[in-house]
Formats: sequence, structure tokens, C-alpha cells
Amino acid sequence: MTTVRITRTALTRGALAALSGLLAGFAALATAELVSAAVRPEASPVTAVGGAAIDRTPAGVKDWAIRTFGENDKFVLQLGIVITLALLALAVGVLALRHRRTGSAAVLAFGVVGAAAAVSRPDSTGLADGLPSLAGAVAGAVLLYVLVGRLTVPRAYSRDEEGGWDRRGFLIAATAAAVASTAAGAVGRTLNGQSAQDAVASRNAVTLPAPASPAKPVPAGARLRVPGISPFTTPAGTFYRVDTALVIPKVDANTWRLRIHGRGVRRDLELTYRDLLNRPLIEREITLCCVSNEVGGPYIGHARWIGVRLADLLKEAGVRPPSRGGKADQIIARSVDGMTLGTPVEDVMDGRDAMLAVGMNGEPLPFVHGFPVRMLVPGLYGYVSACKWIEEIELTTFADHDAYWVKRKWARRAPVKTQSRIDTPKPFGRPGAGTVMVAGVAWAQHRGIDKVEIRVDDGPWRPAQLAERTSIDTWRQWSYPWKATPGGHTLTVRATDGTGEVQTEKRTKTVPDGASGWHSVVVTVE
Ligand SMILES: Nc1nc2c(c(=O)[nH]1)N[C@H]1C(S)=C(S)[C@@H](COP(=O)(O)O)O[C@H]1N2
Ligand SMILES: [Mo]
Repeated sequence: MTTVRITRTALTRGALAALSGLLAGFAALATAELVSAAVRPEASPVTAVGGAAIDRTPAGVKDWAIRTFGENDKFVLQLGIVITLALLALAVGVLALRHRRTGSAAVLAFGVVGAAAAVSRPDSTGLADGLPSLAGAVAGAVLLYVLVGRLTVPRAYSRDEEGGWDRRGFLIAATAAAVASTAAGAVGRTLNGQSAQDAVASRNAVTLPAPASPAKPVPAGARLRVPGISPFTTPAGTFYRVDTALVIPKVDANTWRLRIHGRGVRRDLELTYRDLLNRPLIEREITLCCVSNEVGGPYIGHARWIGVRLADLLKEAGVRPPSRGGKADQIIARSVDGMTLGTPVEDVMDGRDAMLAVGMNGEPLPFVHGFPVRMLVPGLYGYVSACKWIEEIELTTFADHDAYWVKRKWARRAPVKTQSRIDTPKPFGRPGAGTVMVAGVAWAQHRGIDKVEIRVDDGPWRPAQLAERTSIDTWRQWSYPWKATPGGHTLTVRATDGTGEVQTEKRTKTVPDGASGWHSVVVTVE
């Protein structure tokens, strides 16, 4: 009877020690959240550690994560961090029951890791960014020490007649800690949300001026009415999103500034959001795609953008392109979250519609797509051109500086490859025999699409019908009425760009400069 009771008490104490670890972890994160409100929301440990993890993820793994989790990749990462932390906290709690000081020391060690991650983030503003993690760790370590202390009171001093621990003291301390942590966390969240509210208000207050140079109207024939085809214009709500931001930056347009400086700049420029809106704006139809897009993949979208022509700003700063003796051949665009993207100066100044965009499909940029201002350069993959939440443009050289993705095995220069995609029928679809509309999109930004062809099984290539051209910077829809016969069939598409070059059959991976190859869909006609 006694043995059973001791065993049960030991089990209970073990479980309560694990719970203490969990409570200590919770208190640590809550305290960190509260302190981060005084420092910077981005300095909170989960965000900092998650960001550092993203930065250190090898290109292949990042690609796999995008392929597997798609746009939920960040949610999966955060969930992973929280689950890992919870498991560690449970283990540290059990450890503390044996070695009380060591348990607390372990909590402090995690705090140091979090602080180091926060301070080393590219957007870190200095040592202060380590404070939230350290303060959280101290709170967690002390709490763990106190709670586990209640579980290890020597029998002789125990107020509890039954076991060797202070049941009442533990319950009181644990409850108080849980309540205090919840309160601290809630206050921290609310304060951190405050600056986001200013940003939201500043976006709501924006009225985009009419563009001085409106986009040429999209020809009626550019939009096909085939069920299942990607719409010509991608609504902002379904436009793909690719970035490293765990927390979407919420930038207040009223305090935002853009600095243009560096090599070959005769006059540094500093611009406010108002300054940009007061300039003549251009409006253009531009298709944007990601270098991580697999053949047939979803990371491409088309929108009507409004912004300031970037070449004009560079000229005003005294910058000349390399072909006219300019000293800088690379623009490093920096975002508020420390991202860097490298773009050839020549491309930006060669007459194409490279812009600092403020609007997307008639609205101010959505926060996920870079509010208040992002860069866009037709013809280049997003990672070498489309800096969201931009705050700095530095003129430099490719020899002197590698941007974020280049340090991670991606190519320095990356023009978009000619690609085409079958949107309908879907892979493994079961259309009925007879005329089946095969349709999709093709793109080769800044060269344009001149031809799209379809092949059924090993048959000859046959021309698809192309929707009307909008510009060489936009994708083109296409369709092909297929006389489908019963049985299994493979449909393959290829495009020819405006320079006459046929989309290559050669399959390459996305790393280092974009996937190539033909998109095929296998269907069974019933
Ligand atoms: N600040 C910032 N800008 C960024 C990125 C990023 O991670 N951070 N990703 C780039 C990449 S890889 C692409 S493909 C485009 C995607 O833009 P979108 O999310 O608006 O579609 O943004 C680019 N701009
Ligand atoms: Mo990308």
C-alpha cells in the first residue's frame, strides 16, 4: 500500500515538474513579448529564432518546404518552433526536479540562444534586441526554481502530511504564475499590435493619384473565357506570396523613408511616401514570378501596378548605367526586415518599366505584397528585383556585394525563363470524349510570347490559339480545342518567346536560376 502511494507521489511530482517547465517556458515567452513591445516587436524570441532558422535553411530545403507546404511554410515553421520549445520545456522541468539549479541554468541558456538570434538578425537594431529573450529567460528560470522548490520540500518540513512536497504552495505559485504570464503576454501583444494599427491607419488613408502615364487598356481579346484557366489579372487576394518574413512587416507610410545612395550617386536622395505620390506616376501591366516556381507551378501572378519610374529617380541622383560609364552595376535594395535583393543597374535604366510600386490592381499595396513601397523590374525573377517593404537603394557592384539569395546558392543574375503552363484539364482529370478545351498561360517577361504549341502524346506540335498581346511584360493566355479520344493521354505545352527562341525541353531544377522544361499533364478521357 505504501509502495503504491510513493510511486504515485513520484509520478505526480514528475508530472508537476514537467508542468513547471511548461509554465516557465510560457512565462519566459510572455515576458519576452512584453519586453519586446518596449524594444521592437521583431525582437521577440520566436520571431528571431524563426527568422534565423529561415536564413540558415539551405536552398534545397527551402525549396522542398515551399514545394511541400506552399504558402503555409511559415506557419509550419512556427508550429515546429512552438512544439520543440514545449518539448524542451517539459524535459527541463523534469531535469529541474533532480538538479534544480541546472534546470534554471538551462532556461537561461535558451535565453542566450534567443538573444543571440535576435541580435544577429539583419534587421536588428543592436544589443537591445537581445533584451526580450534575456528578460524572458530570467523570469522563466526564477519561476522554475520556485515551482520545483515546492516539489522538493524535505518531508520533515512538509505542510502536506502525505508526501514530501508543498502541494498548497505549488498550486498557489503555479496559478499566480499562469495568471501573471497570461496578463504580461496579453499586454505585450496589445502594445505590439499598436504600431501595426498605425500602419493600417496610414494605409487606409491613402488615395492613389491618377497615373500621369496610364497603362494601355488590356485588349478585350487578352482575356479568354475558358473554364479553369488562370484569370488574366490575378486578384491581390490570390496573388502568390514568397518571402522570408515570419511576421508581415507593418510599415507606417507616414514615417517611411527611402534612401538612395552609394557608388556613382552624385546627390543622395531621401524620399517620403508623399514625395513619391507627388511625382508623375506610371501604371503598367506586369507579370511577376518566382525563381522557386517548378515547371507547371503556382508562383506566378499578373497585376496592374502603379508607381514611380525608378530610372528617373536614379538619374536625379546622378546615376549613369554601366553602358554609359556608370560606376555601379548593381542595385542592392534593402527592406525594413533586412532582406537584400541585387538588381542590375543596366536593366533598371535600359528603358523598361522598372518601378517603385505603390499600388496593385488599383489599391495601395497590400501589406503582404510590400506596403508602402516595393520594387518591380519586368523580365527578372522576384528575388533579383521585387524588394517588398523597401527602405534603401544602395548603388554598388556585383563584385563588391552578394545579396541574400546569392549567398544561398542562387544566381547573381536571373532573367525570367520562357515558360508555359497547362491550367486545364487538371492532372489526372477525366474529361469526356469529344472537344476538350486545353488552356493555360505562357510567359517570357520583357521578351513577350509569340507562339504556344500543344502536343498530344507523341504526335506533332500544333499551334494553340493565343489571346491578344497586352505587352511584352505580361503573360498570355492560350487555348487549344482538342478532339479527345477515349483512353490515357499526355498533353504537353511549349512556348516561343518574342526573340524566336523555343522553350527548352531540358529539365533543370529551380536552383540556381529557375526551372526549365516542358509542362505535361496526364489525363484519362472517358
Ligand atoms: N523584403 C522582401 N522582399 C521580397 C522577398 C523577401 O523575402 N523579402 N522575396 C522576393 C521574392 S523571392 C519574390 S518571388 C517576390 C514575391 O512577391 P510577392 O510575395 O508579392 O508575390 O518578392 C521578392 N521580394
Ligand atoms: Mo522568388
